[in-house]
Amino acid sequence: MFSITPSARLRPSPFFESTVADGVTGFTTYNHMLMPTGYGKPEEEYWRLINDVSMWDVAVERQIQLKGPDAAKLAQILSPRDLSKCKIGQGKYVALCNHQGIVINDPILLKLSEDCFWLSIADSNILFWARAIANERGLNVDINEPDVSPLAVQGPKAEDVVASIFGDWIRDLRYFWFKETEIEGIPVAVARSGWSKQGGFELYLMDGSKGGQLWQIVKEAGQPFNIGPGNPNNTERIESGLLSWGGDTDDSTNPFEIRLGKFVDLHVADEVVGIQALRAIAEQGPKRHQLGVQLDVSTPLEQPFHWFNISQNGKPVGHQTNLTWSHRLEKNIGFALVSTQCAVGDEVQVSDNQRTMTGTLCELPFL
Ligand code: THG
Repeated sequence: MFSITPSARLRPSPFFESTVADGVTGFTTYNHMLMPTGYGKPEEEYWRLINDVSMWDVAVERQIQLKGPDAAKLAQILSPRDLSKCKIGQGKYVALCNHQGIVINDPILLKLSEDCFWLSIADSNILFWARAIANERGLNVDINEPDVSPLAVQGPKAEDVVASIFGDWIRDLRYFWFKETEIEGIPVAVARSGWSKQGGFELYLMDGSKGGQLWQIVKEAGQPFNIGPGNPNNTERIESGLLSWGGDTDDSTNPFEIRLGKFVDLHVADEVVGIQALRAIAEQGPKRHQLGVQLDVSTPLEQPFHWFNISQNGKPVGHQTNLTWSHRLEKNIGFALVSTQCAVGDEVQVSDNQRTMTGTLCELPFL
Protein backbone atom coordinates (compact mmCIF):
# COMPACT_ATOMS: atom_id res chain seq x y z
CA MET A 1 0.00 0.00 0.00
CA PHE A 2 2.70 2.45 1.04
CA SER A 3 6.26 2.14 2.20
CA ILE A 4 8.38 3.58 4.97
CA THR A 5 11.09 6.06 3.98
CA PRO A 6 14.23 5.26 6.00
CA SER A 7 15.78 8.05 8.05
CA ALA A 8 18.14 8.34 11.02
CA ARG A 9 15.16 9.82 12.92
CA LEU A 10 13.42 6.45 12.69
CA ARG A 11 15.81 4.40 14.75
CA PRO A 12 15.69 0.69 13.93
CA SER A 13 14.83 -1.89 16.54
CA PRO A 14 17.41 -4.65 17.06
CA PHE A 15 14.53 -7.04 16.19
CA PHE A 16 13.58 -5.19 12.98
CA GLU A 17 15.09 -7.69 10.50
CA SER A 18 13.57 -10.61 12.42
CA THR A 19 10.09 -9.07 12.34
CA VAL A 20 10.42 -8.43 8.60
CA ALA A 21 11.59 -12.03 8.04
CA ASP A 22 8.55 -13.24 10.04
CA GLY A 23 6.18 -11.29 7.80
CA VAL A 24 5.32 -8.07 9.64
CA THR A 25 2.51 -6.21 7.83
CA GLY A 26 2.12 -2.98 9.79
CA PHE A 27 3.96 -0.51 11.99
CA THR A 28 3.13 2.45 14.17
CA THR A 29 5.62 5.07 15.34
CA TYR A 30 6.59 5.36 19.01
CA ASN A 31 9.54 7.17 20.60
CA HIS A 32 10.93 7.94 17.10
CA MET A 33 11.00 4.26 16.23
CA LEU A 34 8.84 1.78 14.34
CA MET A 35 6.80 -0.70 16.31
CA PRO A 36 5.28 -3.77 14.59
CA THR A 37 1.47 -3.79 14.84
CA GLY A 38 0.68 -7.06 13.14
CA TYR A 39 1.54 -9.99 10.92
CA GLY A 40 -1.58 -10.10 8.75
CA LYS A 41 -3.85 -12.29 10.87
CA PRO A 42 -5.15 -10.11 13.69
CA GLU A 43 -7.74 -12.53 15.02
CA GLU A 44 -5.30 -15.47 15.02
CA GLU A 45 -2.71 -13.26 16.75
CA TYR A 46 -5.31 -12.33 19.39
CA TRP A 47 -6.30 -15.95 20.15
CA ARG A 48 -2.67 -16.99 20.29
CA LEU A 49 -2.15 -14.45 23.09
CA ILE A 50 -5.29 -15.63 24.92
CA ASN A 51 -4.64 -19.39 24.56
CA ASP A 52 -0.92 -19.91 23.95
CA VAL A 53 1.98 -17.45 23.74
CA SER A 54 2.99 -14.49 21.62
CA MET A 55 6.33 -12.64 21.17
CA TRP A 56 6.49 -8.89 20.55
CA ASP A 57 9.15 -6.39 19.52
CA VAL A 58 8.76 -3.59 22.07
CA ALA A 59 12.20 -2.06 21.66
CA VAL A 60 10.28 1.23 21.36
CA GLU A 61 9.87 1.14 25.11
CA ARG A 62 13.14 2.96 25.57
CA GLN A 63 14.96 3.05 28.88
CA ILE A 64 15.90 6.38 30.38
CA GLN A 65 18.78 5.57 32.71
CA LEU A 66 19.41 7.67 35.81
CA LYS A 67 22.85 6.90 37.18
CA GLY A 68 24.95 8.50 39.88
CA PRO A 69 24.85 9.67 43.51
CA ASP A 70 21.54 11.55 43.04
CA ALA A 71 19.80 8.95 40.85
CA ALA A 72 17.40 7.80 43.60
CA LYS A 73 16.63 11.40 44.53
CA LEU A 74 15.83 12.26 40.91
CA ALA A 75 13.68 9.13 40.43
CA GLN A 76 11.56 10.22 43.40
CA ILE A 77 11.40 13.87 42.24
CA LEU A 78 10.02 12.66 38.89
CA SER A 79 7.51 10.16 40.33
CA PRO A 80 4.60 11.01 42.63
CA ARG A 81 4.66 7.42 43.93
CA ASP A 82 6.56 6.69 47.13
CA LEU A 83 9.69 4.81 46.04
CA SER A 84 11.29 4.63 49.49
CA LYS A 85 10.55 0.89 49.82
CA CYS A 86 11.48 -0.04 46.24
CA LYS A 87 14.13 -2.78 46.34
CA ILE A 88 16.95 -3.56 43.92
CA GLY A 89 15.46 -5.89 41.29
CA GLN A 90 11.97 -4.46 41.71
CA GLY A 91 9.90 -2.56 39.18
CA LYS A 92 7.01 -0.20 39.83
CA TYR A 93 4.42 1.38 37.55
CA VAL A 94 4.59 5.17 37.96
CA ALA A 95 2.70 8.16 36.55
CA LEU A 96 5.15 10.93 35.70
CA CYS A 97 3.38 14.28 36.02
CA ASN A 98 4.22 17.84 35.11
CA HIS A 99 3.95 20.77 37.52
CA GLN A 100 0.21 20.99 36.85
CA GLY A 101 -0.34 17.34 37.78
CA ILE A 102 -0.93 16.30 34.15
CA VAL A 103 0.33 12.80 33.27
CA ILE A 104 3.23 13.15 30.80
CA ASN A 105 4.23 9.46 30.69
CA ASP A 106 3.43 6.20 32.53
CA PRO A 107 6.67 4.21 32.67
CA ILE A 108 7.71 1.16 34.61
CA LEU A 109 10.53 2.19 36.92
CA LEU A 110 13.21 -0.46 37.46
CA LYS A 111 15.73 -0.22 40.29
CA LEU A 112 18.99 -1.83 39.12
CA SER A 113 21.14 -0.68 42.04
CA GLU A 114 21.13 2.01 44.73
CA ASP A 115 22.47 4.49 42.17
CA CYS A 116 20.95 3.25 38.91
CA PHE A 117 17.35 3.33 37.72
CA TRP A 118 15.60 2.83 34.41
CA LEU A 119 12.39 4.49 33.38
CA SER A 120 10.87 2.18 30.76
CA ILE A 121 8.90 4.85 28.99
CA ALA A 122 5.74 5.25 26.93
CA ASP A 123 5.63 7.52 23.88
CA SER A 124 6.94 10.91 25.05
CA ASN A 125 10.40 12.43 25.46
CA ILE A 126 11.45 11.84 29.05
CA LEU A 127 15.17 12.11 28.26
CA PHE A 128 14.79 15.88 27.79
CA TRP A 129 12.41 16.16 30.77
CA ALA A 130 14.66 14.24 33.21
CA ARG A 131 17.76 16.18 32.14
CA ALA A 132 15.96 19.50 32.49
CA ILE A 133 14.65 18.73 35.98
CA ALA A 134 18.03 17.31 37.11
CA ASN A 135 19.88 20.40 35.91
CA GLU A 136 17.38 22.86 37.37
CA ARG A 137 17.66 21.06 40.75
CA GLY A 138 21.49 20.88 40.59
CA LEU A 139 21.59 17.08 40.89
CA ASN A 140 24.64 14.88 40.39
CA VAL A 141 23.30 12.28 37.98
CA ASP A 142 24.00 11.07 34.43
CA ILE A 143 20.92 10.67 32.25
CA ASN A 144 21.16 8.59 29.10
CA GLU A 145 19.36 6.18 26.88
CA PRO A 146 21.32 2.91 27.15
CA ASP A 147 21.41 0.12 24.54
CA VAL A 148 18.43 -1.76 26.02
CA SER A 149 15.48 -3.14 24.04
CA PRO A 150 12.60 -5.13 25.50
CA LEU A 151 11.19 -8.23 23.81
CA ALA A 152 7.84 -9.31 25.28
CA VAL A 153 6.71 -12.93 25.69
CA GLN A 154 3.04 -12.92 26.70
CA GLY A 155 0.26 -15.43 27.17
CA PRO A 156 -0.62 -18.38 29.45
CA LYS A 157 2.29 -20.46 28.10
CA ALA A 158 4.87 -17.64 28.34
CA GLU A 159 6.19 -18.94 31.66
CA ASP A 160 6.94 -22.37 30.18
CA VAL A 161 8.73 -20.82 27.22
CA VAL A 162 10.83 -18.46 29.34
CA ALA A 163 11.60 -21.23 31.88
CA SER A 164 12.79 -23.50 29.08
CA ILE A 165 15.27 -20.78 28.05
CA PHE A 166 16.48 -19.44 31.41
CA GLY A 167 15.57 -22.13 33.95
CA ASP A 168 12.85 -22.70 36.51
CA TRP A 169 14.01 -19.82 38.73
CA ILE A 170 11.99 -17.46 36.53
CA ARG A 171 8.79 -19.10 37.89
CA ASP A 172 9.53 -17.47 41.26
CA LEU A 173 9.89 -13.93 39.87
CA ARG A 174 7.21 -11.69 41.35
CA TYR A 175 5.12 -9.26 39.30
CA PHE A 176 7.30 -6.39 37.98
CA TRP A 177 10.48 -7.85 39.54
CA PHE A 178 13.43 -8.64 37.31
CA LYS A 179 16.85 -10.24 37.29
CA GLU A 180 19.91 -9.63 35.13
CA THR A 181 21.28 -12.76 33.50
CA GLU A 182 22.54 -14.02 30.13
CA ILE A 183 21.70 -16.58 27.51
CA GLU A 184 24.29 -17.81 25.01
CA GLY A 185 26.45 -14.84 26.02
CA ILE A 186 23.65 -12.31 25.38
CA PRO A 187 23.07 -10.01 28.36
CA VAL A 188 19.38 -9.66 29.28
CA ALA A 189 17.27 -8.59 32.23
CA VAL A 190 14.27 -10.92 32.62
CA ALA A 191 11.19 -9.23 34.12
CA ARG A 192 7.72 -10.50 34.92
CA SER A 193 5.78 -7.72 33.20
CA GLY A 194 4.16 -6.76 29.92
CA TRP A 195 1.25 -4.91 28.42
CA SER A 196 -1.31 -7.69 28.64
CA LYS A 197 -3.24 -9.39 31.42
CA GLN A 198 -2.50 -12.88 30.07
CA GLY A 199 0.71 -13.17 32.09
CA GLY A 200 4.22 -13.08 30.78
CA PHE A 201 7.71 -11.70 30.74
CA GLU A 202 9.82 -9.02 29.12
CA LEU A 203 13.39 -9.78 28.10
CA TYR A 204 15.37 -6.54 28.20
CA LEU A 205 18.09 -7.14 25.60
CA MET A 206 21.24 -5.25 26.68
CA ASP A 207 23.23 -5.62 23.45
CA GLY A 208 21.47 -4.35 20.34
CA SER A 209 23.78 -6.30 18.03
CA LYS A 210 22.24 -9.56 19.33
CA GLY A 211 18.58 -8.87 18.51
CA GLY A 212 18.31 -11.45 15.74
CA GLN A 213 19.95 -14.08 17.94
CA LEU A 214 17.61 -13.47 20.91
CA TRP A 215 14.54 -13.45 18.63
CA GLN A 216 15.61 -16.86 17.26
CA ILE A 217 16.19 -18.33 20.73
CA VAL A 218 12.66 -17.34 21.87
CA LYS A 219 11.08 -18.43 18.60
CA GLU A 220 12.67 -21.87 18.79
CA ALA A 221 11.95 -22.38 22.49
CA GLY A 222 8.34 -21.39 21.81
CA GLN A 223 7.69 -23.86 18.99
CA PRO A 224 6.25 -26.61 21.25
CA PHE A 225 3.89 -23.98 22.72
CA ASN A 226 2.57 -22.59 19.41
CA ILE A 227 4.44 -19.28 19.76
CA GLY A 228 4.10 -16.72 17.00
CA PRO A 229 4.91 -13.06 16.45
CA GLY A 230 2.40 -10.50 17.70
CA ASN A 231 2.18 -6.97 19.00
CA PRO A 232 1.06 -5.06 22.09
CA ASN A 233 -2.47 -6.23 21.43
CA ASN A 234 -4.98 -3.40 21.30
CA THR A 235 -8.02 -5.67 21.67
CA GLU A 236 -6.73 -7.60 24.66
CA ARG A 237 -5.47 -4.47 26.38
CA ILE A 238 -8.83 -2.71 26.01
CA GLU A 239 -10.66 -5.78 27.34
CA SER A 240 -8.16 -5.82 30.23
CA GLY A 241 -8.39 -2.08 30.94
CA LEU A 242 -4.72 -1.26 30.31
CA LEU A 243 -3.94 2.36 29.57
CA SER A 244 -2.28 3.69 26.42
CA TRP A 245 -0.66 7.01 27.27
CA GLY A 246 -1.26 9.54 24.46
CA GLY A 247 -4.07 7.38 23.10
CA ASP A 248 -6.33 7.51 26.13
CA THR A 249 -4.91 10.71 27.63
CA ASP A 250 -4.77 14.31 26.45
CA ASP A 251 -2.98 17.45 27.55
CA SER A 252 -5.22 17.86 30.59
CA THR A 253 -5.45 14.31 31.98
CA ASN A 254 -4.48 13.81 35.60
CA PRO A 255 -3.83 10.41 37.26
CA PHE A 256 -7.07 10.41 39.27
CA GLU A 257 -9.15 10.55 36.10
CA ILE A 258 -7.56 7.45 34.57
CA ARG A 259 -7.45 5.00 37.49
CA LEU A 260 -3.85 5.84 38.40
CA GLY A 261 -4.74 7.53 41.69
CA LYS A 262 -3.54 4.44 43.55
CA PHE A 263 -0.04 5.16 42.25
CA VAL A 264 -0.01 8.71 43.65
CA ASP A 265 1.19 9.03 47.26
CA LEU A 266 0.11 12.48 48.41
CA HIS A 267 2.57 12.37 51.35
CA VAL A 268 5.74 12.39 49.17
CA ALA A 269 8.06 15.38 49.65
CA ASP A 270 7.09 18.79 48.33
CA GLU A 271 10.05 18.65 45.92
CA VAL A 272 8.29 15.95 43.82
CA VAL A 273 7.23 17.54 40.52
CA GLY A 274 3.47 18.14 40.45
CA ILE A 275 2.69 17.00 43.99
CA GLN A 276 1.16 20.32 45.09
CA ALA A 277 -1.13 20.31 42.07
CA LEU A 278 -2.02 16.65 42.66
CA ARG A 279 -2.93 17.35 46.29
CA ALA A 280 -5.22 20.16 45.15
CA ILE A 281 -6.86 17.97 42.48
CA ALA A 282 -7.34 15.15 45.01
CA GLU A 283 -9.00 17.57 47.41
CA GLN A 284 -11.39 19.04 44.84
CA GLY A 285 -12.09 15.61 43.35
CA PRO A 286 -11.47 14.87 39.66
CA LYS A 287 -14.00 16.17 37.11
CA ARG A 288 -13.71 13.19 34.77
CA HIS A 289 -13.33 9.47 35.26
CA GLN A 290 -12.51 6.52 33.04
CA LEU A 291 -15.17 3.87 32.47
CA GLY A 292 -15.83 1.32 29.76
CA VAL A 293 -18.39 1.82 27.00
CA GLN A 294 -20.14 -0.89 24.99
CA LEU A 295 -21.65 0.20 21.69
CA ASP A 296 -24.97 -0.94 20.38
CA VAL A 297 -23.57 -1.85 16.92
CA SER A 298 -23.38 -5.55 16.13
CA THR A 299 -20.60 -5.59 13.52
CA PRO A 300 -16.90 -4.67 14.02
CA LEU A 301 -16.17 -0.96 13.55
CA GLU A 302 -12.89 0.42 12.14
CA GLN A 303 -10.31 1.77 14.56
CA PRO A 304 -10.32 5.58 14.17
CA PHE A 305 -7.49 8.15 14.39
CA HIS A 306 -9.49 10.36 16.75
CA TRP A 307 -11.65 10.27 19.86
CA PHE A 308 -15.45 9.94 19.58
CA ASN A 309 -17.72 12.47 21.29
CA ILE A 310 -19.96 11.21 24.06
CA SER A 311 -23.13 13.02 25.04
CA GLN A 312 -26.02 12.37 27.35
CA ASN A 313 -29.46 13.93 26.96
CA GLY A 314 -28.02 16.16 24.24
CA LYS A 315 -25.18 17.48 26.45
CA PRO A 316 -21.46 16.73 25.77
CA VAL A 317 -20.07 14.72 28.70
CA GLY A 318 -16.71 13.45 27.38
CA HIS A 319 -15.05 11.15 24.87
CA GLN A 320 -14.54 7.57 23.84
CA THR A 321 -10.75 7.32 23.60
CA ASN A 322 -10.27 3.91 21.93
CA LEU A 323 -12.28 1.29 20.09
CA THR A 324 -11.98 -2.40 19.36
CA TRP A 325 -14.11 -5.40 18.49
CA SER A 326 -13.87 -7.74 21.47
CA HIS A 327 -13.64 -11.30 20.19
CA ARG A 328 -14.61 -12.67 23.59
CA LEU A 329 -17.57 -10.33 24.22
CA GLU A 330 -18.51 -10.03 20.54
CA LYS A 331 -19.11 -6.31 20.98
CA ASN A 332 -17.55 -2.99 20.02
CA ILE A 333 -15.98 -1.67 23.22
CA GLY A 334 -13.72 1.16 24.35
CA PHE A 335 -12.75 3.45 27.21
CA ALA A 336 -14.94 6.42 28.08
CA LEU A 337 -13.28 9.48 29.63
CA VAL A 338 -16.39 11.19 30.91
CA SER A 339 -17.76 13.59 33.51
CA THR A 340 -17.97 12.13 37.02
CA GLN A 341 -21.69 12.87 36.74
CA CYS A 342 -21.92 9.85 34.40
CA ALA A 343 -22.13 6.45 36.03
CA VAL A 344 -21.94 2.74 35.25
CA GLY A 345 -25.18 1.61 33.61
CA ASP A 346 -25.93 5.00 32.01
CA GLU A 347 -26.99 5.09 28.39
CA VAL A 348 -24.98 7.58 26.27
CA GLN A 349 -24.80 8.74 22.66
CA VAL A 350 -21.46 8.20 20.93
CA SER A 351 -20.77 10.20 17.80
CA ASP A 352 -17.97 9.85 15.25
CA ASN A 353 -19.15 12.87 13.20
CA GLN A 354 -20.75 10.59 10.60
CA ARG A 355 -23.12 8.64 12.79
CA THR A 356 -24.47 8.57 16.29
CA MET A 357 -24.56 5.28 18.18
CA THR A 358 -26.03 4.25 21.49
CA GLY A 359 -23.63 3.07 24.17
CA THR A 360 -23.80 1.82 27.73
CA LEU A 361 -21.22 2.76 30.35
CA CYS A 362 -19.68 -0.11 32.34
CA GLU A 363 -16.86 -0.94 34.75
CA LEU A 364 -13.26 -1.45 33.64
CA PRO A 365 -11.76 -3.94 33.03
CA PHE A 366 -14.25 -5.56 30.68
CA LEU A 367 -12.75 -9.00 31.37
N1 THG B 1 6.62 -2.67 29.31
C1 THG B 1 7.72 -1.93 29.50
N2 THG B 1 7.72 -0.62 29.39
C2 THG B 1 6.58 0.02 29.07
C3 THG B 1 5.40 -0.70 28.87
C4 THG B 1 5.43 -2.08 28.99
N3 THG B 1 6.58 1.37 28.95
C5 THG B 1 5.45 2.04 28.39
C6 THG B 1 4.14 1.38 28.67
N4 THG B 1 4.24 -0.05 28.51
C7 THG B 1 3.76 1.64 30.09
N5 THG B 1 2.37 1.42 30.32
C8 THG B 1 1.89 0.39 31.10
C9 THG B 1 0.56 0.39 31.42
C10 THG B 1 0.05 -0.58 32.26
C11 THG B 1 0.88 -1.57 32.74
C12 THG B 1 2.19 -1.60 32.39
C13 THG B 1 2.71 -0.61 31.57
C14 THG B 1 0.38 -2.60 33.66
N6 THG B 1 -0.61 -2.29 34.48
C15 THG B 1 -1.26 -3.23 35.34
C16 THG B 1 -2.71 -2.79 35.50
O1 THG B 1 -3.00 -1.61 35.29
O2 THG B 1 -3.53 -3.63 35.83
C17 THG B 1 -0.59 -3.41 36.69
C18 THG B 1 -0.28 -2.18 37.45
C19 THG B 1 0.15 -2.46 38.88
O3 THG B 1 -0.63 -3.11 39.61
O4 THG B 1 1.25 -2.02 39.33
O5 THG B 1 0.86 -3.73 33.68
O6 THG B 1 4.43 -2.80 28.79
N7 THG B 1 8.86 -2.55 29.81
